[in-house]
Amino acid sequence: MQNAEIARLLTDVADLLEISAGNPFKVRAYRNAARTVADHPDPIAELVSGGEFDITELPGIGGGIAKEITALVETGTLPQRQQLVATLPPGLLDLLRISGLGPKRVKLFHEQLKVNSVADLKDALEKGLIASLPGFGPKLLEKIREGVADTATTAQKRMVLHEAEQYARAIVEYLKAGGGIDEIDVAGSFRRRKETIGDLDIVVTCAPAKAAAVIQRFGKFSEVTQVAAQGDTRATVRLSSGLQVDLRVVEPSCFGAAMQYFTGSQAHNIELRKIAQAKKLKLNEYGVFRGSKCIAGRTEQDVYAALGLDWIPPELRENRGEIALAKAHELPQLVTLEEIRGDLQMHTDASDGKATLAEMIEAARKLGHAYIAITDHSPRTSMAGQTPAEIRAQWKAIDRLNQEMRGFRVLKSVEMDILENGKLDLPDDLLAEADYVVATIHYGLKQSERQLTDRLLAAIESRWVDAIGHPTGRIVPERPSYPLDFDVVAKAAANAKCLLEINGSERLDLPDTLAAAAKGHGVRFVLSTDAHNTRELGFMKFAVAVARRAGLTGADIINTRPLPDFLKGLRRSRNR
Ligand code: DGT
Ligand code: CA
Ligand code: CA
Ligand code: ZN
Repeated sequence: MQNAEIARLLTDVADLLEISAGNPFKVRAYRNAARTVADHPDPIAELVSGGEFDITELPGIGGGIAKEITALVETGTLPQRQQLVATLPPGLLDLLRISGLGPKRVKLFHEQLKVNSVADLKDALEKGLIASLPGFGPKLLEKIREGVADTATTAQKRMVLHEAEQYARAIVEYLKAGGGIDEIDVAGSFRRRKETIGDLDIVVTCAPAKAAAVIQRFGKFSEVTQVAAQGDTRATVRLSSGLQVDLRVVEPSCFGAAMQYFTGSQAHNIELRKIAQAKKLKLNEYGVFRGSKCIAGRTEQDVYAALGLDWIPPELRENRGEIALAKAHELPQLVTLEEIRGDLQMHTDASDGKATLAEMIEAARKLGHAYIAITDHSPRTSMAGQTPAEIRAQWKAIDRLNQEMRGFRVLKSVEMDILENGKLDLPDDLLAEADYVVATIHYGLKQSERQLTDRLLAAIESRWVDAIGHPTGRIVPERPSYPLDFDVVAKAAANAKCLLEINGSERLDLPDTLAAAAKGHGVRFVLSTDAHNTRELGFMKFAVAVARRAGLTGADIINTRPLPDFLKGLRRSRNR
């Protein structure tokens, strides 16, 4: 069981307690525990079952909740949650999953209108009962209606890649542990590294005699709530998180063909099938066939080669021109995680991060980075920002630490707000002392396209701004980009040699398509995690995934360079 799942169940308890007017301290305790678990770098379930680790040592986890988590790891259910679900209407949990609704609103519906299920809510919306509650204006009502419609059409939301990653890893490890499997891999949008995943598609090869046992075991994974379909070579299950998982078992001779077919995308596969037809070949999940003779299928390379194509990295398989490049042997050499030498955006407890400067440094060194930038917030970020004096004090501390380290450098930096009026949040003399400055927008997101574009252009004009961070402001999946004339911004950034960031947190910003467009304008990029704790330093792989989907190579990305070349590549190096 992965941390995200434990955190989700703890949050359910907090929400249900809040709705049933439980002790507010207990509500807060469960929320804090959920956050601690979600942010923890190692799998809590393994620590608990290993027996050597006392989870009450973690911040926010007392004896009572520790017992609950231990019971959850041992039995698969959280006793407190079971108890609440048994005493409250079961439909409340469905209501909490509707986007736009949290515990406060669900509690209000429950108490004032006896709305206890999605069906009740629909009814209340139709009768105008929700509109009669204070604070529920037309915009909010529309949002709730959309949320209700979503639950009806899909019965599940698309899951962010970050979260799907944890489920994929857990299921693959579980299936491997059962034995009898030759090869196993995850296909579908997950393998293409799309930002959200509709469902997981797992492909397994094994001896035909073992297929039934593998499929049986799959249906018994601890988080399975429903086995939706089960046959001789495939099964579909639904997990308690709502995620659907498809499993296909194929013979080893077809593994490449099955991986190719189930990786998609559908648009990519349709184009491949046309190429096969033009060559009088047939392409399906079992292989490439001439008449009834299989001429390729063991590996994906074989399948693509039989069609006269170079092997195409999964991230590019969206039918956006990759097939023509593969035919001409002109596919780009996509950047890899191993090429990344530094992480250029992260926060410490000096602003809104959870870990200390020393902890972030230690964790980044363990990951193999050669340099990092500490980018705590500027004053505008209320609560979290540092004053110029505090920033200078932090930089002094960084100078001292750098003197004690060999082969690793902490860059003095700041994540500086671009204010609502387009001015920068810090004076030039301070910015000039930094090693690296990333400028971002956090406020005034409702301004016009013109205003927001002008704000970014103003920051790009400053010779002390090395990069624009999370340039569109989107957060996957719920917050779209603010309005922006992106072409204008990309062209200006390319001209000024200002970098654009690809942020690997759940922002995934720039998005892949915009990064590809920016490359077309000659922009260079910086990849970062925007980590707010040590675990999130692992998000670099998601930034790399976006970069690969955008077709970027190592040469497009400045933090693939060794430190001296990285520094020389910053626009500020030309001022000195
Ligand atoms: P998702 O799950 O919505 O994030 O997206 P995918 O791409 O994982 O789609 P999914 O799970 O429906 O199917 C996995 C792959 O299987 C898909 O990318 C291509 C292949 N596939 C599924 N159905 C069809 C089909 O009807 N025709 C073709 N050519 N390929 C299909
Ligand atoms: Ca899928
Ligand atoms: Ca599927
Ligand atoms: Zn930020």
